Amino acid sequence: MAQLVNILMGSKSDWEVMKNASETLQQFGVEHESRVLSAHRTPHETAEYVAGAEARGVQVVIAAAGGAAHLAGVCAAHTLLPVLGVPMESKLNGLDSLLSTVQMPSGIPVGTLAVGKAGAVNAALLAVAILANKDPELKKKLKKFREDQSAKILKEILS
Ligand code: RP5
Repeated sequence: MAQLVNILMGSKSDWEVMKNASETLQQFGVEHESRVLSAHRTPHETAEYVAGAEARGVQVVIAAAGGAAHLAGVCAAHTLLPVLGVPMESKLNGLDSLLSTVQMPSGIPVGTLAVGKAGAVNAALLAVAILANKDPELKKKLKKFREDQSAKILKEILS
C-alpha cells in the first residue's frame, strides 16, 4: 500500500512524542512512514526525501522539530503538499520550537499544531481530515472518532 502520510522528525529523541502521531494514523488505518531527518544535520537528504514524497503517493507531510525548529519550513519549501508542523518541547519549554515553526513568512505555509503530544495527535487527526475529503470511508471513521470522544466526555460524572 502507498504511504499517504510521511512523518519526519529532527531527532530520534522526538519519537517518544511523535509516536503518538503514528499511533493515531494507525488507529485510522492510514499508511505512513516515520523517519528521522533533520533540516540542519541532514539537509540534502531531507530535501530529497520531501521532494520525492508526491511521487510516492504521499498527500500530507508532518514535520516535528525542537529548538531552532526549521524542519517544517524546509519541508514546505520542497513540496506543494500540505505540511503540518509540530513544535517539540525544548530547553525553552517549546516556545523557541513554536515560534520557529509557526512564524513562516508569507508565501510558504506551514500549518502549525500545539507543542508536544497534543500537537502530534492533532497533526495526525488533521492529516486524516485532509485525506477524508476524498475518502468517504475515512470520513466515516473520523465522524465515529468524534462521536466516541463526545460519548466518553459525557460519561464523566465526577461526584
Ligand atoms: C532538534 O533538536 C530535534 O528535533 C530535537 O527536538 C532537538 C534536540 O535533538 P537531539 O539533541 O535530542 O538530537 O533538531
